[in-house]
Amino acid sequence: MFSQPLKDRYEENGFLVVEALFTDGELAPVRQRIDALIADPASRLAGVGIGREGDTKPETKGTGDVRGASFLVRFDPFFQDFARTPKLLDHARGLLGPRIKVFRDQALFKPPRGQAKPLHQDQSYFLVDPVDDLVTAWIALDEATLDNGCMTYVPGSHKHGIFPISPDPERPVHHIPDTGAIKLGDAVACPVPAGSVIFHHGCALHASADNHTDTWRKALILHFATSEAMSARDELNEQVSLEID
Ligand SMILES: O=C(O)CCC(=O)C(=O)O
Repeated sequence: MFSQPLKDRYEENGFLVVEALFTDGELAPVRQRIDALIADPASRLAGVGIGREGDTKPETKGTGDVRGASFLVRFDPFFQDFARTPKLLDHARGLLGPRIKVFRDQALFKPPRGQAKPLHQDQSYFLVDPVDDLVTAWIALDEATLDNGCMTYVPGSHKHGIFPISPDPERPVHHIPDTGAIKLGDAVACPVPAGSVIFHHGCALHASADNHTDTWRKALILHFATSEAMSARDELNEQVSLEID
């Protein structure tokens, strides 16, 4: 059940860890679908995108393990049903208000020995207005640990709006925030059991480290927004994953 103390924690830190929101039984069919997609990416439904582990580095573009997917919710009724799970929506509505949509969805799989995701703000990519109206639900399909690249957050970083970005010459796809003279605390690691959901504000600075293990660390990621919110990038408004309210 969502409650005001959870909202207070989210507003203070910019993220909220809800351990084991989903049971193993509830996650099993999701894992099965994801594992089938990883084993045979060609089996994906039309419109679903696949990212490879090397794609963020020019020298390895087009090679490597499946690192992620996009638009599973947008194009696959199975994931639409999952996105409508009442206890997930209860938390998203608790944080955003009564009328919400899945603005966009993706999945990040971090294969064995897979690479880090550098520090960033989701809003730097999505430019959703109003700026507080984007909440990401990061759903752990596997246990996420310090060794396999769990999420890390900079508490309070969401209170500073969208930072300007500098290009990363190594990996141009990444937006590297320039926090200037703003004093921010250290990032906090959030290891969680499978089935946990971390909700984070669209301006929360977050990252995940390299996977130092021989197993996968998979997550399904739903970016919720209020029904009325719109991106300054027109093309994104035309690709909304799921209208809910
Ligand atoms: O799953 C990860 O490693 C990174 C996810 C992320 O950056 C996000 O959910 O915005």
